[in-house]
Amino acid sequence: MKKSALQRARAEYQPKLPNALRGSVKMKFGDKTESVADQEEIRKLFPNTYGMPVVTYEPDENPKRPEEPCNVGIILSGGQAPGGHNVVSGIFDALKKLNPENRLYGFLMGPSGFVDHQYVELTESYIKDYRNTGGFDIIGSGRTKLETPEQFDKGLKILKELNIKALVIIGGDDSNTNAAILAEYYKAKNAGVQVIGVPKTIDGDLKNEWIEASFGFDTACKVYSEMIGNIERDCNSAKKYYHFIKLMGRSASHIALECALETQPNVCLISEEVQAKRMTLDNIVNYICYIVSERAKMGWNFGTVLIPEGLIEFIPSMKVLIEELNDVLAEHGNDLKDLHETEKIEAISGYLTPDNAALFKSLPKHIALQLSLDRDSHGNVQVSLIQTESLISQMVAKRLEEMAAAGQYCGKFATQHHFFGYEGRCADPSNFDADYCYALGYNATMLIHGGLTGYMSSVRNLTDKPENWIPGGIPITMLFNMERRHGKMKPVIQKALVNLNGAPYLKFASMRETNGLNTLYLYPGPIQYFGPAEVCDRPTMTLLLEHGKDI
Ligand code: FBP
Repeated sequence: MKKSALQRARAEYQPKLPNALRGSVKMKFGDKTESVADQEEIRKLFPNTYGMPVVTYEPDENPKRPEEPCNVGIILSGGQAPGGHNVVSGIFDALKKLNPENRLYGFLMGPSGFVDHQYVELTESYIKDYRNTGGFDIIGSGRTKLETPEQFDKGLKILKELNIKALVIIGGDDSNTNAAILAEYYKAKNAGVQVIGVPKTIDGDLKNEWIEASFGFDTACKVYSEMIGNIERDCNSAKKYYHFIKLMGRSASHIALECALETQPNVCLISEEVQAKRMTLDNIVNYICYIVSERAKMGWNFGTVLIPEGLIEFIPSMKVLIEELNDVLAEHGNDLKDLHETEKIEAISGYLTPDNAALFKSLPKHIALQLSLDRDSHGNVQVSLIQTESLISQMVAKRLEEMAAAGQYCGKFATQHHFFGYEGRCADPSNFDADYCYALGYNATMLIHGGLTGYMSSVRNLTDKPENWIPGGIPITMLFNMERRHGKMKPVIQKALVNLNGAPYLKFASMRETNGLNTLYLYPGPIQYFGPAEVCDRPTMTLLLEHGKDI
C-alpha cells in the first residue's frame, strides 16, 4: 500500500494507554443502576440485563494464568467517526496480550456482515496499515438495524462456527441500542456470547456522567473549525459574502456549538435553544436579519452563519409536522413512492391534519420533498439530505428585501452555501481521539475478559493526561428511555442534547451579541499531530468547559 509522508510518520505513533489498564486488573462493582427514564417498562423488556452495576478496575495482585483462548468479533456500525481503527487495534492488542492464541474477526459492512456471515480475520499484518488512520475502511460500516430474532439467530450461527465468545458493536445511540437488545437476547437464551458496546459518533450526543464524549467528535469538530476559520478569513478578505454553513449532527447541536466556540462566527443557531424558546422559522430569520442589517450600518456586508443539521426538527411547528409525516410515511410509504413530485406533495398533504398540511404546502417544493424522503433503518429523518442552509438564507434574503423597501435596511446581501459533514468523519484521528479510541478498545477487551455482557466501554477523566484516564464499564440499559419510532414506542438510548444550563452553551451565549455585531473571528488552523502538547493534545472546548476548565 502506497503511503503519504504523514501516513508513514503517523503509523509510528503509539497511543497512550491509561495507567489503570497497564498491569493486571480485576473488576470493582459499584451500585445497581436504573435507566434514565421509563424504568418499569425497560426493566420488563430487559429482565436479564437491567440494573447491573457500574464497573471500574483495581490492580489484581494474583491474576489467574494461563488465560483460556477467547475469540472476539467486531462490527463497525452507522456513520464513520475518526478513531474507529484505533478501537480495533486496542481490542486486538489487549486480546493478544491476554493470550496470543486469541483471534479477532471483523464482520464486513456493518451489522449486515454479521447476519450474512461476511467476515475477515484481523491479524497484525492486516491491522498494521490502519493504526492511527481515519475511516472505517478496515472492514466497512453499515446501518442495517439488528432487531429480529431471525437476525440474532443467524448471527449466533456464525459466532458459534468461529468459536466467538464476545461481539463488540462500535456505534452510536441506535447501534448501542441494538447491542443491548442483542445482549439481552443471548443472555435469555444462555447462548454463551457476550455483547459489548463502544460509544462512537461525531455528533457528540452519546454521553452522560460515565461517557464523557463519544469518539470522533474531537477530530470532526477540529476539521470543521479549521474550514470555518478559513472561510472566515476569506470572507473578511473579500468582504462580499454571507456564508451559510450547515454542520453535521443529526439531532443535537454539539458540533455547531463547539465550532462556534472555536471560530466565533457572526451567527450560530442552536437547535435546543430554538425548541426551548418555541421559536418559529420567522423568529430565526428576524434574528439573522437583525445581525445582517446592524453589520450593514458599519459597512460590513459579509459574515458567517452556522446552522446545525438537525435544526428543522427542533422548530416546534416543523417537529409536529415531521412527527406526523413519519407516521404517514410508515403507513402509506409504498403507495407514495412512485408518485411524481407535485402529486406526491398533494397526496401527503391529504393524509396530514389541516395545520400540518398548510405548513407542508407552504414550504419550498424541494424542502417539502426532502422532508418526505425515506427514513433511515432506525426511523430517523435523513437531515443530511435537507438543505436547511438554503431554506434559511432564501428567507433571510426575502425579508431583507422587504426591510429595504420599508427603508429599514441598506446593504448588499450575497450568499454562499456549504455543508460540512462527510469531510470530517474519516479524518485521521487527533491525538486525543487516537488515544481515547485505543483506550476504549483495549478496555472493551478487559470487559469481555471480566465476563460482562450488555455493557458499554467507558473511559473517564478525559481532560487529564491519558495516563490518568479512568477506564470501566456501564450497563447500556442505564441510558435507555422509551421513544416513538416508525409509529411505535421502542426502548432506545436517550440522546444527550445541548444543555442550555451547561457551561459550553452559557459561554457561547455570553459572547453571541459581541461576535455577531463585530468581526472577531478565531482561526484554529489544521489539526497538529507533532509539536507542543497545548497545540496537539488539547481536547474540545466543550469537554474543557463541561469539566470546569478555562478556555
Ligand atoms: P452516527 O450517529 O451513526 O454516528 O452518524 C451520524 C451522522 O454522521 C450524522 O451526523 C448524519 O446526519 C448522518 O450520520 C448521515 O448519515 P449517512 O452517513 O447515512 O448519510
